[in-house]
Amino acid sequence: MAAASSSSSSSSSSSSTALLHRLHNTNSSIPSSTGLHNRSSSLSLLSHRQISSTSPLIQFSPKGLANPLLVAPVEKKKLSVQTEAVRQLTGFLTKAEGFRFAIVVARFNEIVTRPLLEGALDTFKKYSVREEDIDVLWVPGSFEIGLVAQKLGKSGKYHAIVCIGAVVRGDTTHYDAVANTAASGVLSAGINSGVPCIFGVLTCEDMDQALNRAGGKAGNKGSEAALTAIEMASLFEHHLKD
Ligand code: INI
Repeated sequence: MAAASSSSSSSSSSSSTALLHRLHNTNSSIPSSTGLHNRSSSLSLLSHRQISSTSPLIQFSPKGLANPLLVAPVEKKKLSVQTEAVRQLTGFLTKAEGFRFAIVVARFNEIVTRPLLEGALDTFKKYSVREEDIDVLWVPGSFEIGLVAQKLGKSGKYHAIVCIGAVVRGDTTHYDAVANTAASGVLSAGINSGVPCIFGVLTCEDMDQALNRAGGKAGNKGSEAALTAIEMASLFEHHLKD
């Protein structure tokens, strides 16, 4: 579930965030702590929207919120495949109070990573994560993120780790090495620690592209990474506890 990459669409993230908040509000009666999962007797793949008003099932796509299950008009047609007994489990994007997060942020290209960090902190605040439940760790560059994320994950102190960096091709000949190491490092950190490690590392062609994704016209990928962290923390807390 990569939160940011060079292949990210440039769909407006600010409007995405607004949409998220609207969806959040519409579902505000949904208990954030129940961990209930809906088992609809006539659930079809296209009936998510219909059941979402009465169940805690909220579908979320961190990439520009392009999830058609939420944004498309209600689809009346049923798929020919019936899935009556299939449980569909997801994390909740409701208040995240009580969750603890770490953010690992690279100092390299700080002009980009600082606004990404601010986007993440702002989103955590909007979702009621307490400041004392967030630790921010600065590392020299994106290359170093994975190791630190893994250590934090294994500490057992956090529900999810947000990893923030900016690798800009224009700046380096070893772009691919740094970008690939950052991606595989974050992936390994999550797999090895069992704690969701969210990939908020931008991999961009040039600085303009990077700044656009750090609060510019392509939104703020740090904010999206924080949302992904909340959803994953919730999914693990409610459905994937050992
Ligand atoms: N680190 C980045 O986070 N982004 C970059 O674009 C970058 N460039 O261009 O080289 C970068 N390099 C530093 C790297 O992450 C390590 O800190 C360094 O190689 C020491 O291990």
